[in-house]
Amino acid sequence: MKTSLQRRQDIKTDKIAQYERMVEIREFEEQINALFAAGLVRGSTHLCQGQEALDVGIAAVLRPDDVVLATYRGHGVALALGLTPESVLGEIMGKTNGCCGGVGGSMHMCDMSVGLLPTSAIVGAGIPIAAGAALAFQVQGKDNVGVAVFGDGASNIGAFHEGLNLAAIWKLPVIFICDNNVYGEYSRINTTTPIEDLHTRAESYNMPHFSLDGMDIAAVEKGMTEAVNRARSGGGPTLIEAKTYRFAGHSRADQALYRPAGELEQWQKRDPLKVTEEGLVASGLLTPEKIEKIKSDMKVRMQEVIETCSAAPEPTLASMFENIWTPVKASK
Ligand SMILES: Cc1ncc(C[n+]2csc(CCOP(=O)(O)OP(=O)(O)O)c2C)c(N)n1
Ligand SMILES: [Mg+2]
Repeated sequence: MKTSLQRRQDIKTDKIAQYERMVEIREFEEQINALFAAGLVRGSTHLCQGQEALDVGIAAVLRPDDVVLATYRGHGVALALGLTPESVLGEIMGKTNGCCGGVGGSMHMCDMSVGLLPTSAIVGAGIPIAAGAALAFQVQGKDNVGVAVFGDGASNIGAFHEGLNLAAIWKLPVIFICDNNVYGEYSRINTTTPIEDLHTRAESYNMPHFSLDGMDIAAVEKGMTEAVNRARSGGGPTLIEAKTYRFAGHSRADQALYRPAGELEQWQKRDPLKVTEEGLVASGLLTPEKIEKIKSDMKVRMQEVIETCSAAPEPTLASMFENIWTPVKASK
């Protein structure tokens, strides 16, 4: 089986491998949904269907020694960065083959071999941490970058404004990527946020900013390349707003019945998988038959992943005391 690092290299320039990774993320999330319904995933879980182009486009541009902070909706980012489906699903199912040994769960993914710092359930928390990582790179004289991926709702959080301000004044090598998927939990953006174009918030910090089409991987790669080049060459931070859409409800408890009729269907016309397929067929890299084969092979592969993770052991009770900062001493 390929390592996270090898999987990461696969999607660097290979357009078909990038598409396959997007299909992997989609199929992975479909299966998580089914496993959750079957009671095999405990707690909650937050799906990222609709955001696959963004996740893979970000990972394709970064180096494995850059660092990425993502959120509870981070399964796609984790898979895109290279984590194996076994390591992500194992974690979600609370099994020892998971990337955190099964003690983190769906919202806490980490794999430093590809630069994934622990994902967080605290809205906006990754923003100052990415700025802090960027400060470390700057102090060390390295050209690595820090990246924070967060939602539209997070741009209303204090940590967003503090993180952007500090990054701007110190010209930190950090890229802030706001995935504007139109909803924060059960609230549509127009009921919580007085502006539509969130990237303009960077004006307050004299920071370069732009929006891009988050449903189109080519647009994501282009925007990311511009921002990453600026950061690596000492030009400081960028705020990118990726316009995208959350195809599923907020979490598995949410049917998203509050969405206006037809809105989902409108966005699904620009499903990132569909947009990518059209491009690959037009350029002669894939045929409709090959696309179907990729999708059916992925379904088979994901069933193998589910079997492996279902059979993997659960962590022992004692393992809760492993990997913690201060070891707990047994009482006398
Ligand atoms: C600091 C903090 N406040 C509130 C919450 C509860 N909460 C969890 S997800 C969420 C919505 C965030 O929306 P957005 O940033 O758009 O991300 P998305 O869920 O759409 O990916 C909220 C308010 C939280 N986890 N952390
Ligand atoms: Mg959102």
